[in-house]
Amino acid sequence: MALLTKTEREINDQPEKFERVVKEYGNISDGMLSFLKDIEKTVSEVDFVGCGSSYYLSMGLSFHFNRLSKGKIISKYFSGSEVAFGLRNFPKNAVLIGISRSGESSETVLALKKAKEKFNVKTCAITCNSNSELVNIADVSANLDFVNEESVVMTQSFTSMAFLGTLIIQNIFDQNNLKNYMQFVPDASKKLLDNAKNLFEKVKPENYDHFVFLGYDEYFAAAMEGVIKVSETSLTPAETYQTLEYRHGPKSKVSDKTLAVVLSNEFMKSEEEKMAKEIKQLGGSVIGISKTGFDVDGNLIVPVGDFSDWFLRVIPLQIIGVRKSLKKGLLPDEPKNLTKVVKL
Ligand code: F1P
Repeated sequence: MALLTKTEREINDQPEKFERVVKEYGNISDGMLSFLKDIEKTVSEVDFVGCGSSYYLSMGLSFHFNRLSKGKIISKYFSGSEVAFGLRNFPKNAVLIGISRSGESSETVLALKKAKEKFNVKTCAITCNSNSELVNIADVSANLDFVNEESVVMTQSFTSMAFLGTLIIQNIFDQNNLKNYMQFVPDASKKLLDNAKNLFEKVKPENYDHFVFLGYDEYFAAAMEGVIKVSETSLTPAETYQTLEYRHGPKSKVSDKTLAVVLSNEFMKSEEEKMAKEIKQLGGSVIGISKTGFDVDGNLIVPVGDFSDWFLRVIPLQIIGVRKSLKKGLLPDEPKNLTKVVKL
């Protein structure tokens, strides 16, 4: 049995990290929750900002915030550079939440500084490093110091910060469901991790040279994170679209070396299934991640399709990247041209 890479170990440890997030949730989140108390009366918008994986994490959290707030408070998402270098303005009483594994990415740190100084924005941080510049700048932070990745590639840091952020959003808008959600996520992640590994022994991702991840809203953000994972670990072409957008041009690239993963939601499932079948007719292979399954090459069944499992759906995409990387003889722990933190 070959020695596991750091990235593989960190992927495998995600359910255990989620259990730890649940166990320590009270201490980790109380500062931010009291800071965000009564936001419906005092806050105009709650926005998220990050770079790289943490940008797609911000995107997913923002979609989920809008879904659960039901329009009471709007949320936007930004990459660090959009805010840091003056493309974005903020209204009065806005809150900006910086997302960063390291807490040291220059653009994210600059973004919070700029928003604070220029627009008097209130700032929070969600990070895996409480001893970081981002935490120093933010008015308040929620820190996961027990998530301590050695790999450059963000895997458990992405999903653990996404879980924490989603819990905080649920805590604000849907407190009655919080307890069930806390039980659901670690258990669902264990099953999804095992089912993905079993499925990939049959539908082997390493046999494909072109990956397409399709979904809407939070699932689109998860799919974008999948593109980053596959790109940085395996240097293989990967792309993401809203599921039905794939018809409008991008499907021209489908071949028998294409593996598509459809991260389906329960609201559009029948339409998404038609798209999946169309990709098969064009010669591609398709895996569905859904609550009720598709008639395609393989399925990963998850208990919900209401977007609350959005970050869990990144886990199979992480595994695809590593399997392809190892097959190509690459080093998933040290992706080409990448450093762990981008300092300008
Ligand atoms: C952001 C990031 C990572 C990426 C690489 C470079 O880091 O873009 O997503 O994997 O490590 O930095 P952070 O702000 O979340 O620490």
